[in-house]
Amino acid sequence: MQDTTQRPLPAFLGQGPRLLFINGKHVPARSGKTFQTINPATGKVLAEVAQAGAEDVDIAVKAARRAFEGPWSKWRPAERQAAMLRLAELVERNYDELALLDTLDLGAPISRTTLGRKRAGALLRYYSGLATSTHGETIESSFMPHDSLTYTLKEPVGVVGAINPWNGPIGMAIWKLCPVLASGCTVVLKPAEQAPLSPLRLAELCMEAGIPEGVVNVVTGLGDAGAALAEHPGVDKVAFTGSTEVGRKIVRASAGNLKRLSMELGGKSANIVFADADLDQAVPGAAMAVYMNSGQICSAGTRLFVQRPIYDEFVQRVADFAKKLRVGDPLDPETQMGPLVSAEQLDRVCSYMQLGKEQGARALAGGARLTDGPLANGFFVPPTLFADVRDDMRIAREEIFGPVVAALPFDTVEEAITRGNDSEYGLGGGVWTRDLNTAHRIAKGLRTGTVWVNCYQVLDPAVPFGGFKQSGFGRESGNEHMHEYFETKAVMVKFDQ
Ligand code: TXE
Repeated sequence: MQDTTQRPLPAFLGQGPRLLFINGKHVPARSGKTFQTINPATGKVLAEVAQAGAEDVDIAVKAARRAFEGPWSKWRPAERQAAMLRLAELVERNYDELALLDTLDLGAPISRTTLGRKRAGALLRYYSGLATSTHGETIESSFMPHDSLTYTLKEPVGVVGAINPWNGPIGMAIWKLCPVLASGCTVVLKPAEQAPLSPLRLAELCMEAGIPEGVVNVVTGLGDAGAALAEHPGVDKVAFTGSTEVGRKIVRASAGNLKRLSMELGGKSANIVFADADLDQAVPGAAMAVYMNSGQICSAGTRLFVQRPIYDEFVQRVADFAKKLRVGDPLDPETQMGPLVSAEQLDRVCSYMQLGKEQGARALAGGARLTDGPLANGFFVPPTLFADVRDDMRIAREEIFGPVVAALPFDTVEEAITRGNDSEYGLGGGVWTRDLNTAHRIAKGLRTGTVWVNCYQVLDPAVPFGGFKQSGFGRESGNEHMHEYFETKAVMVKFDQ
C-alpha cells in the first residue's frame, strides 16, 4: 500500500493538533491532552486531536446555553432557513475536502465518500424547509367558553448533546445538525474518536455560513467526554448513534435531569430473497447491503435469507460477486471496499470470522484477514460470505459490523417473518420478490424501522429512519424528526367578557 500520508493532505490538517471548537473558537483541551487518529489504510497516525474532558464539555455546554438564550433565540425561522441554505452551498463547495478527510480517517473509498455530497446538500435543504414549515396548531376546545382561543407553540428543546459514531463522520454530523438548526436549538457534538476530523471542519463552515458563535460546538474526545455530555445537567436532549451497549449507559446517565433522548443503535437486519426475485438485481443488492462501507452500517442486511430452491445458486453468485469486489487503497478511485476503521474493529471482525468457522459455517468467500503485500499494514478484511449458517450461531445473532454475510435457507413467507423477527434488534430489513403479496406481507410482518423492497440501504431526508426493539427509539429524517427537537406548549386564552 502506498503511504497515503505522503500524498498532499487537506490544508485543514495543517500543523499541530486539531483543537476543540467551542463558542466559535478553536481551543485546546483544558488538560492539554491529545489523542491520535489513525489512517486505517496504513496504520499510521493521521493527526493529533485535542482530547476533551468533563471540564471542556462543561465549557461547551455553557457556551451552547448562552447562544440558545442569546441572539440565536431571536432568529426568525426564515433567517435560520437562509443560514442552512448558505451552509448547504458551503458544504457542497467544500465537499471534496470533507470526503478526503473521511477517506483518510475512516478508510471508506473516495468513490463512496464523494457521493456523500448529494445527500449532505439534500439534508440541509430539506431541513431548511422544515425550519419554516414546522409549527403548532389551533384547537377548538370543548372545555373553554366560546370566546376563547386555544393553540400550541413549538419551542426548541434547548441544548442538544449529539454523540456520534465513526461510520459516516460528515454525513452523520450533518444529520444531527439539521434538526438543531431548523428548530433553533444549539448543540455540543461529540464525534467518535476514530474519525473526528470532518465534523471539526464542518463547525468552521457553520461559522462561515453566519451561524452565531456557540450554536455549534464540537468536542473531540473519547467515551468519557460522551459520558460527561450525557450526564451534564445543562443538556436538555441527547441524540445518540452508536452501540446498544453505550446506548444503555447513556439512558442511565441522562436520568439525572430526565433528558429527552433519541437512540439509533445496532442491528442484525434480515434481507429475504424469494425464488421469484429478479436475481440479476438481487445478487448485487444482497452483496452491497452488507459490503458497502466494509459492512460498517447499522442497517446492513447481514442475515441473508434465501428461499431453498435457489439457495445454492444464489449464495454462490453472491460469493462470486464478493470475490470480484476491488478491495484496496481507499484513495484509488477504482477501489470499491476499503479497510475497517481501526485495529480494534479488525480484531472484532476477525474473531467473528473465526467463530463462524468453529461453529460449522462454511466460508464461500473471504473468511480471514488480508495480510498479503501492500494491504498488510492496514486493517483490511475481504468481503466474506458464510453458508451453512444456523439461526443460533453467534454470527447470525450478533452485530459484527464488518463485511460478513450469514446466509440461511428458508421455505415459506411465514417462516421468513418468524425467523427474520427472531432478533433483539429491529432496524432494517429487505425483501426481494416479484410478487406484490409476498412483498407486502413481509413489509407488514417484519418488526423493523425500515423495510426495503427490491432495493436496500436507500436513505432519504424525508423518510423516517430508526429502530424497533433494541435498535433504539426516535426517528431521524422526515417530519417526525423535528418533533423530537421541540417542546409543545399549550396556550388556552379566555377572552375578556
Ligand atoms: O461504538 P460506541 P464503537 C456498534 C458496532 C460496533 C460497536 C462498537 O457493532 O462494532 O458498536 O463500536 C461514545 N457515554 N456500532 O465502540 O462505543 C464514543 O466515544 C457516552 C453501531 O465505536 O457506541 C463514540 O463517540 N458516549 C453504530 C460513540 O459513543 C460514549 C455505529 C459511539 O461509540 C460512551 C457504531 C459513554 N459511556 C458502532 N462510551 C450504529 N448504530 O450505526 C463511548 N461513547
